[in-house]
Amino acid sequence: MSTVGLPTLREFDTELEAANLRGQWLYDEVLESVVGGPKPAGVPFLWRWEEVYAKLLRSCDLLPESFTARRNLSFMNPATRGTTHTMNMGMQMLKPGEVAWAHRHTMSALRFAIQGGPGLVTVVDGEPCQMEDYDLVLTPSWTWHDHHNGTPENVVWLDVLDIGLVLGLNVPFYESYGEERQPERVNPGEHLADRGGLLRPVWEQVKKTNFPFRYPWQGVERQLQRMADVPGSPYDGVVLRYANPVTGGSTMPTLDCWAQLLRAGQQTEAHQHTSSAVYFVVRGEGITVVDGVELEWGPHDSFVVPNWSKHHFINRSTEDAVLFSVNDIPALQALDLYYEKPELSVGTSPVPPVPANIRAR
Ligand code: 1HN
Repeated sequence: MSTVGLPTLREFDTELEAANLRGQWLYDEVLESVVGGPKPAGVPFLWRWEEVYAKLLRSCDLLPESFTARRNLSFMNPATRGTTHTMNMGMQMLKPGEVAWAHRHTMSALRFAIQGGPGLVTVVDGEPCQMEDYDLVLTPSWTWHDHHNGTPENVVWLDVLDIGLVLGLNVPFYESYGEERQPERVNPGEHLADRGGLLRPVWEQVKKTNFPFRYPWQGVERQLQRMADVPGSPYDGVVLRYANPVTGGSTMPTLDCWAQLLRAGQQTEAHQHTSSAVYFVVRGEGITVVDGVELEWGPHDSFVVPNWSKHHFINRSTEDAVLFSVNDIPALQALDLYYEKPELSVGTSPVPPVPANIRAR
């Protein structure tokens, strides 16, 4: 066949581009580059508590007292748009008496108190949720939330939102309530949080999602100590999920929250997964090695493990370390895109056997 008079393939690519078309052959390079998996989105990075705290104090001087915006500093990964490509982690500060005004958005979010107290409250869909140190409060997708500092001190908490994911799917919605505070529920018998508890109203429909849940730290600590001597995960140590009490599954549909105990002297095995994770150090000191980068952490530091990066944890100290983390595993699992290498470690081990069933008959 004669090719005389035909355009070159390059010229044809240009011709196609002008017609808003693109030959599949142009994706060849992309496909070749992901043999063995994706390049991690973002780089391993750590934000020091002292530095973030100092910047929060400065933002107190510069962002006015009454505000519809938040005095939140987001941790920006140097190599992607958020902390990870799916999530933003940041810290927020309120001075005594301040209120962060009521609003709602389709981003699912959570608050983890760092310097709180009985007077620090996030109202979620009319239900006040106290934020004492290390308590977790959920503000699921499209729930109204405003934060009140009723303590005599500055307060600080961690915010985590699934921003990158929601923007990537192009489903952001936002609404301001238009006043400082949303109304609070008057009748305690109507609290939605109780609709997800151990005792529920028989006459009502079953509520499935978007609960204004609070997970007091005391319960997490107690459970971590009860399980401190079980082998746990070879990759993450003794690691507990903040379960949704209704489904038994992930904390929220897109985000899972974990509390993790790394025993003194413990070193975990290295692995990688398609999910990304953001970490906050509750206590202790250690190192997380991420794709060869050593993130050396101490109390209240925050760090990020980008997706598909190979990582392990080391606690060389003589004290236990406790990490709080948030990941996007549920979003990936929902799409059947959650993978781990070298093996699946989430939800795979058998539960402990019943003692009476162990004896050989
Ligand atoms: C937001 O609404 C809060 O409600 C905190 O406290 C941080 C970061 C980005 C977008 C919205 C809050 C946020 C945020």
